[in-house]
Order: sequence, then structure tokens, then C-alpha cells
Amino acid sequence: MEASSPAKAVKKAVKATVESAAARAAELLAEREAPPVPGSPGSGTPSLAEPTKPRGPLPPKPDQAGPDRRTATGAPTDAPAEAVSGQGPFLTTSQGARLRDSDHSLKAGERGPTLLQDHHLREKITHFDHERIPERVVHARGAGAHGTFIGYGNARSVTKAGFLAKGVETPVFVRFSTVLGSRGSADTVRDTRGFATKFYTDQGTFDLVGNNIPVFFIQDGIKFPDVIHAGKPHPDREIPQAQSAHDTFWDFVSLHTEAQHHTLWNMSDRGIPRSYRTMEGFGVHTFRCVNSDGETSLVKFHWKPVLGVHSLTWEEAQLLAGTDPDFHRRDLYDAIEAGAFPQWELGVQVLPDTPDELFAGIDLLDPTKLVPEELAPVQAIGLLTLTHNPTNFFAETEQVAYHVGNLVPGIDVTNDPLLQARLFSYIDTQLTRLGGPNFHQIPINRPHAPVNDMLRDGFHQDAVHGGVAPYKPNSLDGGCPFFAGGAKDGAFVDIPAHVADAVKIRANPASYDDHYSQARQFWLSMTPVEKEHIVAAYTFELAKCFEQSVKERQLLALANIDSDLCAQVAAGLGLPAPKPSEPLVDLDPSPALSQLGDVWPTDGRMIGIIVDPDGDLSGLDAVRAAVSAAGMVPLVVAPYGGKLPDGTTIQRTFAATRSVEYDAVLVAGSPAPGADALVVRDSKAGEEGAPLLDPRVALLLQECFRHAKAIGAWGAGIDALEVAGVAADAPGVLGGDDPEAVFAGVHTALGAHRVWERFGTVLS
Ligand code: HDE
Repeated sequence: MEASSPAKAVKKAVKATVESAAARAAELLAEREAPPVPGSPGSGTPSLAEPTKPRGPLPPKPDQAGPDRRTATGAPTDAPAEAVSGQGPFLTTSQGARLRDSDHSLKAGERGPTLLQDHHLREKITHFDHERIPERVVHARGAGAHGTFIGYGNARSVTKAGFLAKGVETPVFVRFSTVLGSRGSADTVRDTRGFATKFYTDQGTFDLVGNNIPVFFIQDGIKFPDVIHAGKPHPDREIPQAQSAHDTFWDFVSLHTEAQHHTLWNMSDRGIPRSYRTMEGFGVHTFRCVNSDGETSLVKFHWKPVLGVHSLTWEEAQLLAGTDPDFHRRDLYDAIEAGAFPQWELGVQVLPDTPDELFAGIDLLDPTKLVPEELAPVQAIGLLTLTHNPTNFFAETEQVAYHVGNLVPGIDVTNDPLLQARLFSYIDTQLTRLGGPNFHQIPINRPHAPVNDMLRDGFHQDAVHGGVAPYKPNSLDGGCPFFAGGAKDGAFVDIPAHVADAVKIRANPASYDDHYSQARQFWLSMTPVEKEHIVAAYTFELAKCFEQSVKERQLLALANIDSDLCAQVAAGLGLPAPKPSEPLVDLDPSPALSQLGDVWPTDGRMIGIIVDPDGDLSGLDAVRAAVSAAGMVPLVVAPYGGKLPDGTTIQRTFAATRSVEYDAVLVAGSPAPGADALVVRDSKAGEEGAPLLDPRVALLLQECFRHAKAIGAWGAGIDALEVAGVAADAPGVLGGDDPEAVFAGVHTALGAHRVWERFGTVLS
């Protein structure tokens, strides 16, 4: 990308950036009193009795941050967080009058009726009645975090964007989301995930509003309401929630076959990420960038997670939707609180800005197509680190408003018809969602660059604008504000891209007609185990459809992707496999599309340690310390809560946990059924006469085994494996005498995310 900046210089910049991010992370951690387990609700420890005396407000928790405290126009205030968050010692009305009671309405005598003159009751209830704002039409369910982005500096041959310059640090707010579900839906449903980043740069805010899948359902934004109507619950019964496994969805995507590429990604493991921290992100559209010499390139943005791409198994996803519907948000918050700061490298594919806007025959304006990394490598240009959780979900995560039109000098849009429609949608939707045109003044949306916009008045105007002449040119305000004198003053100048000599038309270019070649390429690039998962996902989703014709039409689309895929899904549905209706095109497989086969860091992973309070607890301390030292979170799991006999705190009880909480388990004992195990009524309690093991532990071990998780055991823990029917010599099941050595083996196995070998040759 950068002729004058060879790989060595970039590597040096990367190393320096990673080191400075690591040093800052260490500083941030040192400032925190590390909680033994993330998840404490507040920054203080509550007393048992109801407090009776006012005290000063508590500061936010050390893992939390909020938007900068500034006025609507960006002037700094030095007020501390507590001072602007309504935390004084006395309860007041919204007008500041102190209250002596907020538990009893004003009544005519103790037995009422309530008096209409109770202005406090009316104010309290009225405000409550209006606490909700409309949820996002799409991406309603999300979780956000604050962080920083540091540029490596190597992007300067491509874009003059200041925030990508070497070492420049930019505050960011990232919001991850699902697409289809309502605000209260489960995190682990099969769906596309949003990955939206707000860069508060000093040249204005840049929003990269992307997904975890590099291609989209549709090629033209005019169909967006249609595809979303098809994916949302059926309008008559409002079911199913947050699911694509229903007739209207498959009806749409089998009729609009441009959606098949995206849907195939959805049916792959990408549709059920293990964590937001283990998702790739993609800008999807091609952008046009310009460097300071005025040279332009076409660019695709990528986020590469430092922890690697990793997904749930389908059974885990389903269990989690019931046992912990907040799994992904909790994982994000806990990781940040535990100091395992999630990181991604921002990367670009840089493609020549040719008049045909094609690269290797791929139409760069067609958002259902990607450019394989083997043809155009992703070059890392900066590092994103998420360091703080929000202080208030509503103020930050709910009110944040992204917009693909929030661009900075050096980055511009292309004519991708999907992107063009988005440029209209994102401001428009906020007018309803955030109740007026001044949503850019809400603290989380306020740019960090100075604002002087001549936009005036409107609902919820927070700025008290001075001056008398908000128009241009004027003489009454001395001509202010002035235009920036072009690029030299850092102005955003639209790239003067050529517009074709054309006629008005509602049609796509012929290149958009190819709906299958890249879907087939994706399928052919998968490992056997990934293919297995895709077949199972299609079979599940189509089996949930009622209409035979919808299933058959979708099978025809699969036949146009691959006959094996189609035959396997058809067999599961009990239907004949149709023949393809179009010739199959064989593109070269792209190994980069597979998410298996590498080794990644394990920071922030959850390690369950099953103990028997009546058994041998020696070695427990050392192994917990080893897990923490490896940057992971050890969770002691026992039949009851509280403390073990040796004083160790128990974090999870058998009754309140499930295997899906853990990335790996260590079995330190073979606990007999707990008092609440209901052995007699539980068929999972084991065979009569077998050594007794708590049935919930047996289930947990069996689930971990079939979800290909690493399992380590020592002492009586080895007996527990046997009772649970877990083969001690299976791959990724590690037994031994020394707990720390066992953990070391588990740690190594965890680097590959799962022990896929347990099920034979599945990687190639
Ligand atoms: Fe969005 N999209 N979108 N979208 N989108 C919204 O904006 C829309 C598209 C994406 O965490 C909405 O503020 C149209 C592609 C994310 O707050 C809305 C079209 C991609 C988020 C909207 C698209 C996305 C949104 C809902 C077709 C990936 C969540 C509330 C032309 C590249 C942002 C809001 C957050 C949110 C419209 C297509 C990603 C309605 C019309 C393609 C990550 O304005």
C-alpha cells in the first residue's frame, strides 16, 4: 500500500502501538481494585440494613466511563461525573424542590381518594410514562463500550484522514447488535451482528457502521424495508421473535436470490458468534478514499479481532438463549471489567479506483460481493481497544446515533445503491427515535471537534446560541462563521468522482445478476466441520417453515450453490434434491473465509472449576492463581453458595450454572449430589450402584465434551469424568496429578478455541 513505508516500518508502528495500548491497559488496571469476579453492581458495598443518613455520591465503577462532560456546543465543563448525574444527598422534584416523601400519594385522609393536586405524583408518573423511546427499527438489541483507536500511520498513501496518522489516539464508542430481535430479545440467536464504531476525531466524527458479515442481503437500499419486514416476526401473530427460521424470511430470500450469499454466511458459524470480542467486522460497502496528493483508491474496511473469530455451537446458542439471554453483553462488560480489554485491528483492502469500479472481475459497487483476501490482502492500519463500560445504558448505548454520512476528510462514499439509501436513512430515523433534530447534542453523540453549524432551535435545543445572524453571508456577526478555505483548512471536500453519462433508470447493471458464484466459493472454502454446521442450520431453519413451496424454492437456490449442500439439506427435510437451474461457477476457494485452524490468545475466557467441598481442595488456590495469571477468569463451581471449608469464595452453584458459561472446565473433585439435586426424580443421576455424582455436574461435563471444550481433571475429578461417561483419553480431555500442569494443557487446547479433533478429521 505504502511504497515509502515498507513492511518493517509498519511492523514497528504496530509494535509501538500495541505496546502503548498494553501499557495504558496496565495503567487502567492498576487504578482498579480488581474485583475477584466481574459483575459487582455498584462501586460500593451495600449495608444489610436500609441506610438512614445521606452521604456523598459514589463514583462510577472503575470499569465505567461516560461521554465527556461538555456543553451542547462542546465547551468543557470541569464538573465531576457525580455532579451531573442527579446524585445529590436529597431527593428533589425535577424543579429542584426537596421532597420529604415519595412513597405515599397525597390523599384525603389515610384511606383516600388521591388528590388531583398531588403535583409530585403526577410529575413522577408522567415522566415514567414517557421513559421509553422507540427502539431501533433494526439492530434494537445491542451493547456498547468506550475505547480508543490508535493509527499505525501506514494508511497515509491511501487517505489523508488525520485519525489514521501514526500514533494519533482517537476516542471511540462501539455498539454491537443483533439485527432482527427486539430490545429485550436474546443475544445468542442466529442473526447478523452490527459492529458500529463512532470515532470522535478532531476533524469531525467518523462513523463506520458495519456488520460481522462482509456482504449484505440486498443490492439496492429500496428493498431494505422488504427484507426487514420478511425477517421480523409475522405481522399477525408477532412470532417468531429474533429468528430467521420462519416462512416469510425464507420466502423473501428464495425469491430475491441476491440474498443467498449473505444467508449462507448467516447459516454458517458466523451467525452465532461466541462473543462480540471474537467477531470480525466489515464496512461492507466500498468506500472511496483520497490522500493528500489528491490520489483516490477504492477501499473496503475490515475489523480483525485479536482473539480470532470464534463461534458458539448451535446447541450452546439455544441453551444460552434460555439460561443467559444477556450472554454477549455480559461477556463484553465482564471482559472489560476483568481487564481483558477487547481489541481489533482496523484493516483495509486497497483497490485501484478504475472507471469500471471492478476488481478482478468483481463489481465493487455490489454489496453482495466481497473481495477475497487472497486477491487483495487486508492491511492493518490501526488498533481499537475497548477499555470502559458505559455508566448508563440509556444515555449512551440506547441514545447513540450512528450515520454512514458522518465522514471525515479523506474518506468518501461510492455509488453503491445500498450505501446511497443508507445516507438518507440514518438521520431520518433519529428524528423519531430521539425526538427531534438536535440528537447530535446528546452527550454520546456530541462531536469532539468544535461545532459551529448555524442549525438553530428545534425540540430539545440544549445550546444557548449567541449572535444574531445564523446565515451566510452576513455582516451583523462580522461574517462569522467563515467557510474553511478548502483542504488546506482541513475542510471536508467531496471527492470529485466522475458521474457516468447515463439516463434515469430503475435497473441494476448486468454484473449484479450473478447471485451464486461467491456463495459457492464460500461453501467450497469451508472445512468439513463448518460445512456440517451449515447443513444443520439450513435443515433446522427450513424445517421450521410451514409451506412446502418455500422449502422447495430455497432448495433450488441451494442447488445453485452446491449439489452436496442441497442434497444433505433435502435429505433432512425429506424432500427430493432439485437440479441446479444455472451453471455452477467454480471460483478458487478462499481459505481466509474459514474461521478454523489457527491459534489465538485466550484473554478473558471463563474457566469453570468444579469442586467437591468435602473432597481434597489442595491445589485449588494455585490453579485459580494460574488461571488469573493467564488473563482468564476462574469461577469456582460448587453444590452450594458462600465459601468452601478452606475459605475460598464460591462463584457459581450447580443449580444456577450451565456448561455454556465456560470455555473450558477443570474438575477438581467428584461432588456427591447436592442437597437440592433431586436425585430420585432425576434420571441423569446415574445408574444405580454407580459412584454418585451430582447429576448437574454429569450433565455439565457431557455438554462440555460434545461442545468440543477442553476438560482437565485431577484427583477425584478423574472419577467424575468416568461417571459422566467422558472418555479420559479423548482429545482435549487432560488428566494428571498436578492441577497446574493439567491447567497448562487446557490452556494450550483453548488457543484453538475448540478441540475439533475430538470428532475425527474435521479440519481439512
Ligand atoms: Fe442499517 N440501519 N440500514 N445497515 N444499521 C440502522 O439506524 C438501513 C445496513 C447497521 O448500533 C438504523 O440508528 C437501511 C447495512 C448497524 O445504533 C436504520 C439500509 C449495514 C446499525 C438503518 C441499511 C447496516 C444499523 C436503525 C439499507 C452493514 C446499528 C436505527 C439501505 C454495513 C447501529 C438507526 C447502532 C441501524 C437503516 C443497511 C448496519 C433504520 C435503510 C448494509 C450496525 O436507519
